Amino acid sequence: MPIAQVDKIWMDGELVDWQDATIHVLSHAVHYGSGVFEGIRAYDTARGPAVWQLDEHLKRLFRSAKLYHLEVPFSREALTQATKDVIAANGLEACYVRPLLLRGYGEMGVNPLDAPVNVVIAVWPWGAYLGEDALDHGVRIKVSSWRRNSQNSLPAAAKATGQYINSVLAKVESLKAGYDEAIMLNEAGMVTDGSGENVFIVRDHVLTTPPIAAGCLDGITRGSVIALARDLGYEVQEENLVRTDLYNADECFFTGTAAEITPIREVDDRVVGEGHRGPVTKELQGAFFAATKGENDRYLHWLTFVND
Ligand code: PPE
Repeated sequence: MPIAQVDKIWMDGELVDWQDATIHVLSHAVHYGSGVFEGIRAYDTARGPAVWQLDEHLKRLFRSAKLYHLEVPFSREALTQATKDVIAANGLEACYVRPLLLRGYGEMGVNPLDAPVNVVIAVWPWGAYLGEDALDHGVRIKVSSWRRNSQNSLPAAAKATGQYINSVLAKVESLKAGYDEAIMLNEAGMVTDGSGENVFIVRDHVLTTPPIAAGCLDGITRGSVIALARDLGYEVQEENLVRTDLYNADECFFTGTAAEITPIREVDDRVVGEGHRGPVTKELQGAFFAATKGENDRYLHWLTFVND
């Protein structure tokens, strides 16, 4: 999907023109994948643009940085303000937000510790991640032949740029085989997550999602959906799933910042449930989009209003 370009990007403490937000080809992160990043969305609300779960995302960014001994030259408060500033500077009502901490230019060799750190917050309008139809009609997915990176090779606790080359293998395999997305299993054969989404199943009105220990990302949307579902009266459990649990579910869906709540209608050519978005998925989408748009007072604390 081509990027919808806007005017400004926040880089190393200032707003720069989009085309000037560049780094050198010999930057450490380009060679060794030594960056950490976040994906966040801002939604259009009656009080102007508001960033969904900004605190949680920035906390995860700092946890990712800690794992890789990357010292962040800005505080969480400064990055909160920078996020608001870059959305306001571009006059956006709703957008995707991509904070990125990367090891920059000046040192070569695997050791990252002496390389400078660059900090970027980019924003741009980003529509439905898995296609315009996907939110209503669902996607067809494939269990990948590629295993998810294990906890003691590339820990799922961090959102590091380098680990996404694992997601790239799975994503491309699924696309070339004619599917919309992939799900990866861990080395023990348990379900982890998609190339860029967590996964849930619904069976007999109970929601199940794999535990973080299975090797999936500790998704912020996953956390929001668990809370929303419990508030709606559903039982939600974090339990290991095998691939056939996906086939035999009443409903199945992805969660993610980019993917939001996307129904899964087929897994490995097996129709899931009725083969279209199920009622629980639809109810959760309704609750999620109402909350993100600031229409439910109960969840206002999950929004950071850009104009406040
Ligand atoms: N698992 C993976 C592997 C993942 O990349 C994401 C986010 C999630 C689960 C869901 O996490 P959360 O966004 O916190 O609910 N993927 C981001 C990047 C997507 C991309 O293509 O780039 C995202 O959704 O922003």
